[in-house]
Amino acid sequence: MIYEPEVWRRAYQDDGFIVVPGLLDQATLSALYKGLEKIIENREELTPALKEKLFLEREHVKNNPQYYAGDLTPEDCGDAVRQIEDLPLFDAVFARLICYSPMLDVLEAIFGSPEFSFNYLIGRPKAARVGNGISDGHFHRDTPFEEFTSVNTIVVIMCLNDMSAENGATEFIRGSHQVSDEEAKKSYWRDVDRDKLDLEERVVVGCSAGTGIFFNTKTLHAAGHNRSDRPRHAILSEWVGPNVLPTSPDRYAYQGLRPRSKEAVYRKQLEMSIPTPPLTSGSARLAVSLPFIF
Ligand SMILES: O=C(O)CCC(=O)C(=O)O
Repeated sequence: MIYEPEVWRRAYQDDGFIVVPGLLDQATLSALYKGLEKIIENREELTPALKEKLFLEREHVKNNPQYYAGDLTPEDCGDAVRQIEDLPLFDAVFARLICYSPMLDVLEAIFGSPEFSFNYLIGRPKAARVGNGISDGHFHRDTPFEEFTSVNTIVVIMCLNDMSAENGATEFIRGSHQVSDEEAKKSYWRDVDRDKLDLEERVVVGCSAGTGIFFNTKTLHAAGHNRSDRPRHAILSEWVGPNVLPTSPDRYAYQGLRPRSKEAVYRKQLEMSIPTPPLTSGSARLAVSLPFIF
């Protein structure tokens, strides 16, 4: 990864998203890919509490016949996994990702402060042929789904496979984050028809495995279906700016950690929560199961 905080900051401010090639080095990319595949392949061996954190494509298709009638049935999806919540509980490789320096460098630059905090880390393994996008690939803002004291939140998509239009790439409307927080929170932004948008500003991300995509959750974005014959795995992580606090009664595992904080108490919290040298691979702990958007 090329370290260019000024370029990141400017692009984030102007466009509402940035694409950072080579965010994940080869060893990290490979360890994350193996970790995700291990969860998917050994699903039946997970503890009941961890099993509950998996959400399957067949359930999503059953819940949303309006998107798939005549195209895809729940049975077509087999055991394909759609989402894995609270990834850090499954394996130390994911817990350590909360402290991954290159990602924290970008976050610190675009938040403009070291006092940002961790919200969640989830897996989005879009299976070959039957992996599905969000809301049938419609554009949306994440802001109306979120519950925080203020709107200063960033999602990071870590691409574990190459991403292109054929496998359901993420799309953005460049500059669409430039609306008031109040406007961005309106519920009609949960699902927007393409004909209501300025598609001249549409950007379809094409990138290699290991790329990181960082976006302001006010930015209009979309994620399509994967009908290619290869998986399109990604890991998503959300972070919130200084003094942004959750207002919902639910919490994700490790939520609130501040891995770049200058305050001694947060450094101590990090060291005690995710000890170094790293936890051994395969260790898992339990936490409450939280719902996500579907
Ligand atoms: O996975 C992606 O490409 C984007 C995900 C997305 O749209 C969302 O989580 O709101």
